[in-house]
Amino acid sequence: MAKSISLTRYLVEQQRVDGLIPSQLRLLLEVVARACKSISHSVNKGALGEVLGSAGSENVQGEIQKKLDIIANEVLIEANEWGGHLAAMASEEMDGIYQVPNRYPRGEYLLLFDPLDGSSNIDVNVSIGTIFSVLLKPEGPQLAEQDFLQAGSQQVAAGYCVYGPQTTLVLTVGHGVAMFTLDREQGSFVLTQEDVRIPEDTQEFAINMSNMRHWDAPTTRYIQECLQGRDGPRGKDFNMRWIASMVADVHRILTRGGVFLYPWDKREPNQAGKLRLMYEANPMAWLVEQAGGGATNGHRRILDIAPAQLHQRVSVVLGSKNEVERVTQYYAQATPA
Ligand code: P6P
Repeated sequence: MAKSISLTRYLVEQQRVDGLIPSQLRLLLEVVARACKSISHSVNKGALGEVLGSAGSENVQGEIQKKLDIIANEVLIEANEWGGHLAAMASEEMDGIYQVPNRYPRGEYLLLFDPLDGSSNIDVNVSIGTIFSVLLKPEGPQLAEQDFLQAGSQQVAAGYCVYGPQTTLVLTVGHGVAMFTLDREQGSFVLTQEDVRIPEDTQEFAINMSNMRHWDAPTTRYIQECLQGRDGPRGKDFNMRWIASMVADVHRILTRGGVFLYPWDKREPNQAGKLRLMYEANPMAWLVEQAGGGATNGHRRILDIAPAQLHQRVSVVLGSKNEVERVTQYYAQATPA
């Protein structure tokens, strides 16, 4: 049995041996991991912990906040504000940015997160997760929301923690993707997979089929061809999954391949899509690309999109490279030159 490598040892070796991450970034990632452990503990209480149900408030997207959304947000804020590694934070659950209070030292990093993605699954005991993204604070005297508006290609770290049958932290600092499973007996995350690779082809797609009548032509064409199976133009049968928790769907794709689509649809024609660019699509797109997959908004790499607003939404097609390229080609063919 190979000696188990803890997240701490992995990060120290990435810092010391390979010089891949500065010490302040290592500290940041360890603090985020500890916060995820605490969130996992609250999630696992379920009905025993009086953490289920609605908080009776709405987030900036007008979505009803669950009690655990608020708890997870507070855990991440409280864990990260005092360490001196961050200048500010941004969250799906907060309208504006959260600057580290003056009573604490400020660092050079910006942390963005969806504290508990997939909230609609909380009360029915289906996997949910925390998604996070790390940027460098630009030089400048005053800190402002504008400092967060950087393309996903500027991220220095990204990851998520999925709270499912296992609690697993998935992380990239730009040199591949590693997975760490929480050993509850030791209370620490243990390296369980390195150099994660997504198969370039797949026979499994993930999309909310109930929205089919609202999709545009390229997405409709792609899904209909998959549904036609081996007798259709794809010449093979496809399986479908939709957990309605991006973290869980992306974790499956990182683990066995697949393609995930949340495209623009006619229900909100003025919105680019449902998912949020800065703290959902960007971190997931980087993880998927680092594992050899693709991630576009149907037209261009998600990581190349220049954000205009902190809570900006985006269409998402990500996963097995050849499938993402096919969907993106269908959009190119449908878009007038
Ligand atoms: P729908 C969860 O609310 C989320 O933001 C993602 O995690 C998930 O992929 C998507 O929305 C599910 O959306 O419309 O299928 O409920």
